[in-house]
Amino acid sequence: MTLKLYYDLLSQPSRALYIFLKICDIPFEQKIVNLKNLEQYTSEFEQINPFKKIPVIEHNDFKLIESVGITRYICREFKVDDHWYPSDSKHQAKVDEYLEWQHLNTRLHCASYFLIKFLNPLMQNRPAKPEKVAEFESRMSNCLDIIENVWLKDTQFLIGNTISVADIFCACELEQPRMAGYDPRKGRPRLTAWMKKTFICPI
Ligand SMILES: N[C@@H](CCC(=O)N[C@@H](CS)C(=O)NCC(=O)O)C(=O)O
Repeated sequence: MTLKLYYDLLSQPSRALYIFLKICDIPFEQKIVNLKNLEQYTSEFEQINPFKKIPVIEHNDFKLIESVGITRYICREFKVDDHWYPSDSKHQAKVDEYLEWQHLNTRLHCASYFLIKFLNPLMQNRPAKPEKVAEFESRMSNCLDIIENVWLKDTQFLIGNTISVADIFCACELEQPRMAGYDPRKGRPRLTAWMKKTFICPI
C-alpha cells in the first residue's frame, strides 16, 4: 500500500497534512507540485485534481482531495494516536467543529490578509493599498480575537487540554500573517501560550 502526498510547503493545508503524516510516522511518497512554477495547472496534474489545487493524496488507486477529508481518511486507515482525532464521538465532534469553522474563518482571513498585504504586491510589483490592508487586517484580527476568547477560553488547546489535528490546521494558517509581518500574539495571552505549546508540539 503506498500513500502519495501531492503538496507544496507554501500551501497551509499541505503543510498541515505533511506535518501530521510526519508526526504520526506514516510513510508517504512526496510528490511536490510547485505552485510558484504553476505546476497545479499542468494537464498531468489536472488528471489528479480537476480543481487544480493541493493537497491531494493517492492511496494505491484511491484519490482524495480536500485536506480535512484527507485527514479524516488517514485517521481511519492508519494507526494514529487517539488524541489527534479522538474516537470518542463527542470529542471527535468538537475537533470536527473547529475543522468546519476554520474554512471561513482562520483560513479565509489569514490567507486573505497574506494575499493583500504580501503576495499580491510581490507578484504585481506594486505596493499594497493601505486602506485595503487595514480592512483585511481588521477582519483577521476579529477572527484571532475569537480564537483567543472562544476557542481558547478555558483550555490549553483548541479542543480541550490535549493537542489535536485542529491545532495543526490552525498553526499552519497563523504562519501566513506572521510571514506578512503581523504578530498574532500581540495582546492575546492565551494565543501566545497556545502557540508556544503547539509550535513546539511537546507530545
Ligand atoms: N479546501 C482546500 C483548499 C486547497 C487550496 O486552496 N489549495 C491552494 C494552496 S493553499 C492551491 O492549491 N492553490 C492553487 C491555485 O489556486 O492555483 C483544502 O483544504 O484542501
